[in-house]
Amino acid sequence: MAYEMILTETPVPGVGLVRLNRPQALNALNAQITREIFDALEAFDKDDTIGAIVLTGSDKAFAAGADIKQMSETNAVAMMSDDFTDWSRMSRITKPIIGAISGWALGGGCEMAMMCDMLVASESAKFGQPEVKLGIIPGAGGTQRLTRAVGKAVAMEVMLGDRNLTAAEALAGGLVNRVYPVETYLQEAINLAAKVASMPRVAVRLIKQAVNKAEELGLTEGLDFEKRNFYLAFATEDKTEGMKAFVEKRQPQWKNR
Ligand code: CO8
Repeated sequence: MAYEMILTETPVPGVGLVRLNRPQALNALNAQITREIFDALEAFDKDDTIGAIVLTGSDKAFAAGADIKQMSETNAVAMMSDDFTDWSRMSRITKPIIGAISGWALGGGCEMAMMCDMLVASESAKFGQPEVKLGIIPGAGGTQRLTRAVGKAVAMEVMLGDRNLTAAEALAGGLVNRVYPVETYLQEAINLAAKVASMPRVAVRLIKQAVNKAEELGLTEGLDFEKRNFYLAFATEDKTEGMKAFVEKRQPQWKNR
């Protein structure tokens, strides 16, 4: 597929990389780049050779938010019928997405980062939700996901008090998995994705589904959901192979089915 605002590649076998590439606007998310990102994620999701996806921007900016120039010309009714506001396409990606975040991750950029399954940040990463300064509020999960990640008090300060979280603060608050120097964060994210991609993919998919349910369901319903996926895993050839390989003291050969 031909893209204008993103780049895609397979840096190592099993890993798909999606890179936001709109440097003149610090990767601000307009309708086109957002559509291209979701198209590329879906293409890697359907690709049987890919086991995990890395989503990144530039060293200077993952994304400085939704495109303010585009939003300044729109209105509520247009937004409601515009698929720019429907980010559920990203929620439906079944393979793990590892965000490699450097520089600005503001507004919609922070929200898109938080929709990833794991985050690897550079030391220069800055996470913020400055929408209030534009007279609006976060619209792609910021009030919900940031609050769940770092707690109410810190989330309130980020959204109301014009405070960006540094990479170190994001790490301490549990928003990101790891922080590395800007020279290595992307490679580290690719390494993590490669490790995930080497795991049996049906089990990986079932785990991603169940962990995401933990953010939505009560404990009893969540445990029921987990148990169903657990039983489902016992229907896979990889379960047979994984346990046989353990007993035979050899490396498993995954079939991803
Ligand atoms: N939208 C459009 N253009 C942008 C944006 C943006 N969010 N951010 C930066 N740019 C552009 C600038 O206009 C500038 O372009 P130009 O050279 O043509 O004037 C270029 O990028 C470089 O930016 P700066 O010169 O401002 O760079 P600085 O290094 O001086 O500053 C900042 C960097 C601090 C990141 C600054 O650019 C800034 O404050 N940007 C806006 C940040 C912001 O407010 N983000 C939140 C936007 S609102 C939002 O995201 C709502 C999410 C809703 C999601 C809804 C989906 C359902």
